[in-house]
Amino acid sequence: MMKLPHSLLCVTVLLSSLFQFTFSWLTTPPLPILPLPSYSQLKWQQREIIMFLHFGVNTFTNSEWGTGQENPDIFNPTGLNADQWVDTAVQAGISLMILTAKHHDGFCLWPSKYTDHSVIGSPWKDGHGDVVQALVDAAKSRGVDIGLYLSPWDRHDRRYGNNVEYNEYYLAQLQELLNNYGSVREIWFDGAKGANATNMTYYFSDWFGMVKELQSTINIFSDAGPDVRWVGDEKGFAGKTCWSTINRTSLSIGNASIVNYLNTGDPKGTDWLPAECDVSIRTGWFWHKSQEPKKLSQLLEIYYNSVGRNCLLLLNVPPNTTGLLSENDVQRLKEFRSAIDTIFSTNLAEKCSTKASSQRGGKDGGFGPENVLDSDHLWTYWAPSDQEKDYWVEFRATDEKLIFNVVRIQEAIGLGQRIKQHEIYIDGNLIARGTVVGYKKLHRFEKGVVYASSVTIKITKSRGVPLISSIGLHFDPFWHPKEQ
Ligand code: FUL
Repeated sequence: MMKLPHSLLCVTVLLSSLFQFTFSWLTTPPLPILPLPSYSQLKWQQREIIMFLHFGVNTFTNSEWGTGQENPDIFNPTGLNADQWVDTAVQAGISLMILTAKHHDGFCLWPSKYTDHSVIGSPWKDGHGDVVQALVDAAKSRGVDIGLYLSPWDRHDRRYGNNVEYNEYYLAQLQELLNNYGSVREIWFDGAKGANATNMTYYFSDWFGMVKELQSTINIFSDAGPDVRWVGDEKGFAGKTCWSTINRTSLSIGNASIVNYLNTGDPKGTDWLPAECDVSIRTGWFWHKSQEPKKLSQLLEIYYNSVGRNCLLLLNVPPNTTGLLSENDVQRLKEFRSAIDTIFSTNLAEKCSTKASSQRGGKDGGFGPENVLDSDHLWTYWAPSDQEKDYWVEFRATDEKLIFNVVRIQEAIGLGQRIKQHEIYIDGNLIARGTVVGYKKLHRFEKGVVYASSVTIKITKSRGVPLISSIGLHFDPFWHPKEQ
């Protein structure tokens, strides 16, 4: 055999590896459609449920809005145990907890240097306690993140009503909270304002600027964002159509006339500003002896109407006068988590054969319908071909019929929110219609369980080609539509 000179051999090896390389190029992902979420907004969206903790002097006076005249003497949660709060959150699958560091009554749950209306003046731990620190410590050791609520409306502080003095006070407290307690993942600016607030202008731009300066990965919540918007009600329900996009220039904080806009978002919106649905596990935000937690069926209804409508659920669980989450709330939360796991841990679509109208880059492009069945709910997705206008995915049962009552659809929102309208067919018959999908859309069938050999999901209107990251066919044993 003829022996090749060394240099020629090298060239041959190089050419053949280049040749192979040329043939293993992957099909590129499609261009995004703006606006896009930020890194922190994406992380926030994946949490799905956040715990809210309303705690303060109201807990001890059995009220919802304190007057500001409360004596700090009344704050004495002798058995306060933040470990119990965080353990409860962990058991409920919750990774972020937001505490009311100061509510409208002005009482501070941490020893602020700028007021004596705080834990310093209370008998709890002889005035040496710090509820914010207690939560931070308990959360840190369990890998849970924290968020804080600092009410702009303050019914106690004498500076309230004097624009410069009060804005300085508020900013000073923001600096205390955001400099001294480690990483804070969400800050809540409540839009509520009462009668003593008419002369007061909040310097939101200064506040937001300071927040971002001190905590780069934080999400700022308010009626108008800039990172998370209010959903427009306190029932925990998003609009049936709820876009993560909206025009921030049409929003202002504390403006009742925009609640419908907040509830639905805007397909033409130029800002990515997803909605958070705040609701309490009980009737009130603060703990009251006479109140009970909502029934499991009510919590599931809230879940389908918030997380299942492309939003976050911010569920309030108020500590009681002892400083613990009440046992019946803890039990209900456990049931809630276990119900969610029961419903969604089995995906019948995984047992099916899948087919799609087309796929980007053809058979080997990497964008086939099998991507909707993997565990990545963001960055692997089914993408149809740019040339096609008909978009559908089909699941066909391989042996016995599929029995289910919930369909879950998720978009690859990292590349923008796209789907405007979709339909679900069972064995060729239309069974449900929906509008937007976003991060997660849950259809719970009004007529109950269906038996199907095939399920087809059609996207009938979208901004550009739809990109679907996950689809699930699930059975919800807790759903009894006739009894509702
Ligand atoms: C409202 C407040 O007035 C309530 O007390 C509660 O804090 C709720 C989450 O926001 O605006």
